[in-house]
Amino acid sequence: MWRWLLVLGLAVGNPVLAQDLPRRADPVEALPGAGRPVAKAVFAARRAALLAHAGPGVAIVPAGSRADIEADVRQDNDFRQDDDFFYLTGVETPDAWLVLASDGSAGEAILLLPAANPMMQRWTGSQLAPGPDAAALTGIADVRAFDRDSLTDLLAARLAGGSLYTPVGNRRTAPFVAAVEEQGWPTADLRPILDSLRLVKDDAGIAALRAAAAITAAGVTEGMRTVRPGMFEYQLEAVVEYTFRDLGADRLGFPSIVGSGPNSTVLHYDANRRRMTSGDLVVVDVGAEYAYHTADVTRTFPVSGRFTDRQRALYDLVLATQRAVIDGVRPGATLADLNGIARRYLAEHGGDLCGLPSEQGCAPLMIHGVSHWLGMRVHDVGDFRTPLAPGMVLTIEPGLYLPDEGIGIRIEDDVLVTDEGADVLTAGAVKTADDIETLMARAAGRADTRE
Ligand SMILES: [Mn+2]
Repeated sequence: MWRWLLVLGLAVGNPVLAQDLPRRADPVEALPGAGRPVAKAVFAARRAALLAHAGPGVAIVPAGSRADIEADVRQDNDFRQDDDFFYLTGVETPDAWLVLASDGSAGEAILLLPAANPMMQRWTGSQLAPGPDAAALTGIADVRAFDRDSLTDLLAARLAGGSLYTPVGNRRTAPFVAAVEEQGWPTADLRPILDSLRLVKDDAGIAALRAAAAITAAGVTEGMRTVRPGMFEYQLEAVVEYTFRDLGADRLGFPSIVGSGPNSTVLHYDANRRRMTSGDLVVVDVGAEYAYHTADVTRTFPVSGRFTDRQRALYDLVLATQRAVIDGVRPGATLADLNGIARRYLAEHGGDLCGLPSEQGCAPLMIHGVSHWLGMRVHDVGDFRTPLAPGMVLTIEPGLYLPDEGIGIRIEDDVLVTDEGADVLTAGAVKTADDIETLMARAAGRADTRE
């Protein structure tokens, strides 16, 4: 199926690059989760960077816990690791702990894993228990069995004179923070250090985002090919999400937004239940997650395959605005600068298109910000006032919303900041009005010959 996607991609718009799609590989049996081999050097470098930023003391980073299938109303036992723990270990074992200790010069890493539980493994699969295999698979030489007392003892042994660093807000660390404070030792927040590290992506983070972006672009483009008047929004959602999983995505980065007609003007509409009709625009705002990184792409296209003149005029304005903002992406610029570019462009080029006083153009109809950080989370960590620097990844997503006409238009791409400017990671998703119409006409022609 994806070979077909690539061939068509070459014909229209920007191709989804084959080298950006993840290579298919068999999972490592002993590793829980996706079972991708841990890139040991990558995670060791991240731990070293964290230790270099923290003062003497001990940092503890807990893993996530499994959801309670009944209490949390999950439909399956899908476990997603805590972002910070994964960022520093690449390990998907629940209820583990990472301990990073530093005496000011040398640092050490200790991985605490829950003891093997053969009965649990019968229910939820491989677990990665303490032992030599775990050390070999994770690249952390010191792997021990976790229990609460052993962690408490470890902290007492390593803290001497330093601070206990924890990601504040993570409730799993609360008992240990309380115990340490009871002893009169200082505690500190690991969050600002972790967030600033995660804000600037390393090569592995960028590779994961490229894969998520390529998959998401392919899914959105497949949606354009498939949509027809009379389809329900959830059927279009299904095509997009099918393509994500088919291309190797681990899960969704966030619930898919598929809003047609009046729903296109509702920013976070995700009920996706309306029957689409000819004349509607549909906003598809989706993200595949790959290796704990998510893309975030929006395309807006006509359900019939043809924009009306009015829809096209508004669409072209949003697209031109997006281009102006992407041109403004460079080291040193801020998200506030990018918002300013979008609002100025919509004001100066909107004319009377939006029926507002001419000095406003269409600017007041963009009711959200134009950018947010992107990474392990769709709205990723990091101070939004930080000036752009190479390695940061952000979305560029201008939009216009005219509820009275049932027209909402948003165009969103994911952009990597480079030394010179911007690298658009999601260029594989067809975008100009002409390219969208051409793609949809070809797909409709092929469907007709099948019927
Ligand atoms: Mn977004």
